[in-house]
Amino acid sequence: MKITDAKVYVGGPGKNYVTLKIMTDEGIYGLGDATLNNRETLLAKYLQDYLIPNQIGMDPRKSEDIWQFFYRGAYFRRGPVAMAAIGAIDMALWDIKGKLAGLPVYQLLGGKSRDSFKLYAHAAGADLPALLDDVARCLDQGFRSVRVQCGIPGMPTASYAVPETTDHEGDFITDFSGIRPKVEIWETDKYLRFMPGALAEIRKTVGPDIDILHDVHHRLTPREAAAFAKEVEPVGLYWLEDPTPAEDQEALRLIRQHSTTPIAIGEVFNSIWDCNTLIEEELIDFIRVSVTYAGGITHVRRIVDLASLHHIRTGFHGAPSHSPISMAAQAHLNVWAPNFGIQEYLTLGTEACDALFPSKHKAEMGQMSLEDAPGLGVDFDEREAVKYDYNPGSHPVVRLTDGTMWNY
Ligand code: KDG
Ligand code: MG
Repeated sequence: MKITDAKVYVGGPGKNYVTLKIMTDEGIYGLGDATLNNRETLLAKYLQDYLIPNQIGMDPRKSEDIWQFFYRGAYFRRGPVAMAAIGAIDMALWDIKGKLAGLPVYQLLGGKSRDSFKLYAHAAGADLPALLDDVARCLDQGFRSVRVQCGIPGMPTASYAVPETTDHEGDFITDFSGIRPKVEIWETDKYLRFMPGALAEIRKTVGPDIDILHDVHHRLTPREAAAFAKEVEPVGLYWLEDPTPAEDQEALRLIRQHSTTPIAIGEVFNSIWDCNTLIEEELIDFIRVSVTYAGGITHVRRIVDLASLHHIRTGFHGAPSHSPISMAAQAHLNVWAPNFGIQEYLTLGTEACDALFPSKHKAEMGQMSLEDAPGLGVDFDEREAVKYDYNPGSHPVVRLTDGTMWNY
């Protein structure tokens, strides 16, 4: 069996999804997702110019050897672009493998450990009353786990992932007005004074049975994060996410020494080498890698296995950057993983997205379940794809009030 060709498509409803389709001489094709938020054209170019020409003629069933070829075979390894490209190829090869075997991918991983799995939704508000309304909306939709992000009183602009004003909705991660980013102003002191009380208020409102998650988005120093994690212990958070910049594995040690608040990190990690210390020293509680940025099913499975030895559960990244293809790849891992925790959920479900990526997988009442189709169980409609073009956008950048650049 041989790979005969591969194509890359960029575009989608409200997102620049990067979709890879690998064709074989037996007529079976596989699909992968290489979407890297706001750097999408780089992935298309990297795949088209470097990886696809190398793949032609390879046996698609050798997914391990092909993974090693693109990882070890590259002198300059890792990084989000390279790993998302390898991730897309790997997903497509598992899709092909499943279709060849006539089995859903989770069966090739070891079968189901659960029939469906828990999802968490996003709630955000420009102020606390608006956030509480948004939490109520998520609970009405059946979610029992909600990530809460709130505007900070007196902060000159919106803080991470919240609207500027109470009459706006949305996720506020990518601004599609162009490549030059909007500037957000961040003031740590105001955040630290406000957020613990806000989280306590949310707990009081929703009661003890709802999982509350909160994303600090890399904004605190290790000492500030340790103090914050300790202060919010009575809230009983499901997790505190990205308390410090993710490249500093040592930072998590200080937080751990001071607090028992569960810590989640890893959405920007690209390989096991970004989190092996965190896992082996049991400094975190949830690993947030995604199958796209962390090299596909083959590599993420290794991270999940290492984590399972150390009581660390999964909480894969599922921001709108991911297409239903990588969400499905994660779903197959989620029904299998003995150490599954929770899944972030933001993509499937809109009519336009379902038309582009037809699938019978179901997400309802805060749970997701998989249809038993061979492979990943998601298709890609090329006639729909022609409706969409690449749309340049940017994440905001963050500065302190004196102008100093800070972490987005
Ligand atoms: O592109 C950046 C987003 O993926 C990120 O801001 C989302 O932090 C995020 C989350 O937890 O979903
Ligand atoms: Mg996050």
